[in-house]
Amino acid sequence: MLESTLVLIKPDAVRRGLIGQITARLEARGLLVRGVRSFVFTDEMLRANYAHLADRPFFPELAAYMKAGMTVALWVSGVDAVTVLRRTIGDTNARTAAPGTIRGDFSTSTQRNLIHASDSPEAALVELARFFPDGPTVPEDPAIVAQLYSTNEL
Ligand code: IDP
Ligand code: MG
Repeated sequence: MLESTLVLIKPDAVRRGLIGQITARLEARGLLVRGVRSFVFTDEMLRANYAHLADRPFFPELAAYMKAGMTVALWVSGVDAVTVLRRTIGDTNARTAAPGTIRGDFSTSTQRNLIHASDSPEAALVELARFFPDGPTVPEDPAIVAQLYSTNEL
């Protein structure tokens, strides 16, 4: 079984027309997109997803930003997918995110940083269940997995 993680393409990325470019980078990396959903964040979803930031002074602006438009959620699978995604998106502050990362290439903001990815395997399980209560749309395809990894990595 591959590891799975939740990716959110945030409203700033959607409005800037980056859904395709961001998704293409994940696909090109060999990550498997096994579910896609779009929605507008509600207050309830915000409180759940950003509970760890509720007391921060920037929370009201973060909430407004996340509710301002459409978000695209992806169910993404791969070996060590949580770590791979965190390294692929780059630092929270996009100004210090390494070039080559999604934030490092497309953003220069700490808040308008385009993309979310779960920060631990435990968080990934909770967040995937929140946004994909019915699970992924398709199972892992063993033929594709065999092209992407050697047997001793699985
Ligand atoms: P992460 O998205 O890299 O996991 P978190 O600390 O979980 O970072 O913060 C969640 C989101 O809250 C960030 O992606 C960003 O949009 C926003 N945020 C985090 N820290 C700040 C800040 O200092 N100022 C403004 N917005 C912030
Ligand atoms: Mg986070």
